[in-house]
Amino acid sequence: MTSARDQGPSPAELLGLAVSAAREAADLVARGREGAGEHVGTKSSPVDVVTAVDAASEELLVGRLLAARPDDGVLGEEGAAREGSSGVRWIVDPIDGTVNFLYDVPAYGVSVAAEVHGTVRAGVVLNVATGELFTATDGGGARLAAPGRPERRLRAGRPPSLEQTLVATGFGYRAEQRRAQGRVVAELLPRVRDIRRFGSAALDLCAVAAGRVDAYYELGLNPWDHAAGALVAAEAGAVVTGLRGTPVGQPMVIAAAPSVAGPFADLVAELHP
Ligand code: LIP
Repeated sequence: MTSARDQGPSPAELLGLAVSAAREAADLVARGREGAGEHVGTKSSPVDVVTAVDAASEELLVGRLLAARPDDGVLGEEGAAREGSSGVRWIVDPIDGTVNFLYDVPAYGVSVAAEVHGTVRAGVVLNVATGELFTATDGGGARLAAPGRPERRLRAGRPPSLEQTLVATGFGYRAEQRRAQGRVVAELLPRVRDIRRFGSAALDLCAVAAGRVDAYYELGLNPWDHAAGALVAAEAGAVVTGLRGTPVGQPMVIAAAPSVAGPFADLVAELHP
C-alpha cells in the first residue's frame, strides 16, 4: 500500500507553493516597473528584450521553490536549468509579456507550472498589472481570483461558428518569422470574428479559459510561455493541442472552445501546410 507521503506532493500542495512564489515575484516585478527601461538587454533579436527585473524575478522564484522543495528540477526562461531527483520540475516564466512590461501595457504576468513525471499538474498565471490570479490543478478545474471580486470557476466560451470566433495570437521576434506569421493572419482574419494580440502567451491562454477570446494559436513558443496557461485553459474546458494532433508547443500551441475546436484546428493546419 503506497502511503500519501510516498505518492509525492498533491497538485493542491504544488499549487499553493506556486501561488505563494508567484505573488512574491509579482510584487518584485511591480516594484521594478517604473525603472524597467534602465537595464534592458536583448536575446534572439533587437526586439526580444530582457530586463534586470526578469532576471531578479526568476532568481526569486527559483529560490523560493527550491527552498521549499530542494530535490526538484527547474526550467526558467532566463537560464534556470536544473535536473531534480523528486520527479517534480518547476517551469517558470518570470515575466511573460516582457515588451508589455517595458511599455507599461497592463498584460504581463508571472507564470509557474509544476510538472510531475512529465505532466503539468498545477499552474498559476498572475497578471502583475491587474492582480488577476489564474490557477488550475490537473482534474481540479480552473479559477480566477481578481481583486475586489469573488473567485470564480472558469469556463471556455461557446461560439456558434468559426465566423463568430474571436482569436488571439502572437508573433515571434525574428523578422522573417514575423513576415510569415503576418501572411497567416491575413488569411485567417476574414474567416473569423476578429483577432486580438495581447502580447503574453500565458495570459492569452487564460483569456481562452475565461471566455474573453474563443481561441488562440501561436507558433514557436517555449515551454515556460505555455506550461501553466495551457493547464488553465484545459481545465476550463478548452481543447488544447498542437498542430495535427502533435504535442502542445512542438511547435504550435492551439487552444479553443470545444464548440469550434475542430474547425479552428483545421483552419490553423490549412494555413500552416
Ligand atoms: C512572449 C510571449 C508572446 C509572444 C511574444 C513573446 P516573453 O513571451 O508570451 O505570446 O507572442 O513574442 O514570446 O518574451 O514576453 O516572455
